Amino acid sequence: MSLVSEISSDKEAYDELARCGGAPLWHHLKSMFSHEPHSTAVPFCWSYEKLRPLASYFAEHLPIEDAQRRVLMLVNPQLQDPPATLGSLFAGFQVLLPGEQAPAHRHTANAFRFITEGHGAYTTVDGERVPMNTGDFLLTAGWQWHDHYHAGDQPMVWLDGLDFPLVNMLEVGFYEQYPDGVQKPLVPEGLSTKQFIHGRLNPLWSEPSRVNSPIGNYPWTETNRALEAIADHAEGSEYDGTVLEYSNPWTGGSVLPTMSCRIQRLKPGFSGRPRQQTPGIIAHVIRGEGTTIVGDTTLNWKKNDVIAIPGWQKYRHINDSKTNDAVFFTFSNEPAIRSLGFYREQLD
Ligand code: 1HN
Repeated sequence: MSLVSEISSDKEAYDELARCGGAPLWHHLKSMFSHEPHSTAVPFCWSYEKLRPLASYFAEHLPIEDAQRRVLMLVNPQLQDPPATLGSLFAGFQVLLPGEQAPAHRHTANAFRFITEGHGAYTTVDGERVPMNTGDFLLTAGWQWHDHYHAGDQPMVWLDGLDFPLVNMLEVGFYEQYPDGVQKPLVPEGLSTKQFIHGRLNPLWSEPSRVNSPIGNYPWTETNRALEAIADHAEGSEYDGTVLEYSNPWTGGSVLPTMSCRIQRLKPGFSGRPRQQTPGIIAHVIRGEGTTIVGDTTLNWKKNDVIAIPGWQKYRHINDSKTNDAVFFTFSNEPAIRSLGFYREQLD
């Protein structure tokens, strides 16, 4: 009673509340709790044709020793600082020249690579040399040591995907530089890929990893064989065409706890129905050309471009060609969203 009487106006009350470290929820309720998600990120298409000459420029002018990782970040126009491609996801193009060595390090963030161009490089992941060739999909799960070396004779370019925006949002990021720069091989080259034959025969003497797939490389030869085997038969979805998920052989689920990585084929003339879902999606065009309409934005894409579809925006894919299919490599934060119980979708 006596305490209340010392405050003589609303203004004084609000000022005093702020001085005490408080704030009135009733001023923020509408903005903090919108009816449905409104992603800060915007739909966007990054043109490979425009970025590739810049990759060449920096490959020529920026020594790998100065860069550590020569990565052109794909920054969403609305997510500049800190930079991200979508709210919880990062994508970038990395370029490595013949003979170059990117030193070993490790970080909490999970990473993967989809090889856009080139042959003959390898990444060493916790002592296993994993070869990198066009179309291959490689995993570097969180806290694994990794360095890259290019033993071939043409530049390599690959798409890096990481969940570091999520790691930083959760404030759980650790990072370490490897003491000797380069790891020594500890096991035969490509062992993890050979050992699992993609989940049909699992080695029971090894420790099952239920969090990350243990496979270092999902080679393009096998991905393409899977795509071709079903190309003329699979009905696919009316929304997304034919979608195959890279899987963890121990669980059958996503390769990483935070990200789902997939190959998606839109048959010639495919015109998808619109849908929306809470996870955001990043797609790298492997072949073909077409259009993705996201909300009011039309993204025209062609080979090697990257597009970003923010969560809960209505989208649909169209393959404009009547004769050629279109294939995407895609990744999303769907496993993180599902495991927290936040997955929703709306199919039109
Ligand atoms: C990283 O460590 C790599 O190891 C690539 O190749 C891209 C982007 C942000 C932070 C760390 C790599 C990265 C990265």
